[in-house]
Amino acid sequence: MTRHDAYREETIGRANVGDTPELVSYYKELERFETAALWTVANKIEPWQPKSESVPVVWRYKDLRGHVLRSIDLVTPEQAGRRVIYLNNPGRRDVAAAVGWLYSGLQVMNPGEAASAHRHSASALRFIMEGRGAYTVVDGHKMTLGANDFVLTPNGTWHEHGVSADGSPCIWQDGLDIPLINALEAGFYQVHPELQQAVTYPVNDSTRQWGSAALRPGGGAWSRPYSPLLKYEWAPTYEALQRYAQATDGSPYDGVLMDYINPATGGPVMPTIGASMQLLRPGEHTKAHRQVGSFLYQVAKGSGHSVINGKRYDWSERDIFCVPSWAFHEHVNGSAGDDACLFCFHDLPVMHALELYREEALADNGGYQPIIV
Ligand code: GTQ
Repeated sequence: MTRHDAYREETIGRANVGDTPELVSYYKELERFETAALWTVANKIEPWQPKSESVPVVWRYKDLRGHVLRSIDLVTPEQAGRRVIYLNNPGRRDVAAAVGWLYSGLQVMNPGEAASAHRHSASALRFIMEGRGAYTVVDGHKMTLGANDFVLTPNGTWHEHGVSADGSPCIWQDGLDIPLINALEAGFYQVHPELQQAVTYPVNDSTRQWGSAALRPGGGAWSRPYSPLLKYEWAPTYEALQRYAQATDGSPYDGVLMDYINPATGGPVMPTIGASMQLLRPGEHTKAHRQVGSFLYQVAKGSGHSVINGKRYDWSERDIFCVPSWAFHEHVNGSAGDDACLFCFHDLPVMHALELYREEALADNGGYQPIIV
């Protein structure tokens, strides 16, 4: 007999109904009319606090790189649409998520290859891992890409990727909100009618126009919901972190962390996905905190480890790891002589827009301490 009282709790105010033969036959009756008694599932569907189905995972680049490169010989970009090996969290296989409602994959392209242009409701980003000659075209803006560059392909924009003929095999991390968009049943997808789009602006015009941290182009009107700066290069990002590090002790929980922003608004880069780069000083060990939101990190520089819900996960350059929602996490730079940098993208813009964000620290006495933001 199926149990209906598996989620009973003793606390007053919570559902606490034991099965009886009469109730069980009542539940059977309800089923016939596509209904059920709330108290059989209430404690499950309204947990006391976020209960992530995702588990912490480190995807090690040394394990993955060879397998990713092998896909070059097995499928063409034309056959595959996108030649990508995606990160499949064991708790989220049903929705193809790397963590929470976020998707991520490693895309690989050979010199001279190009993938067809498309657009979709999902927002996307790339973080370049290795190779020379990669480029992305977004609504006629072509961007050339090098290691640790971060590029946006926002929701609704036509985009395509390729590697120039004189380049080398390129691998980058894709990050998208596909699982979220599917959960909301809001996804559309279109292939570009001509498969390739024309480059209609000077190459890298977005960084020239919007790439100054302190200056805004005169008359620079921008009304789209995403950043007009489509590419965030590594060199100015790292320089900004180093300069900031000279002026701050950083956050006890995040070290020296800077958010990539939409320069037109100061807000996140896309409506559903935000991103940051954080610098951990030599030997730095951040304090544990937890946040409502899902996080995917890529190690842009250095090596160390993170402690996620009390368990240690070692990482080095190019490894990717996730922190599920409401999981305590702390990061440790394993080097005493050099800094470490963690790129991260997350769904905090969604949590903030819906007023769902919360953050809590693990106090020294083992208690919890809300952080008001
Ligand atoms: O290039 O837009 O890894 O649509 C998965 C789905 C990349 C992309 C992925 C996509 C893309």
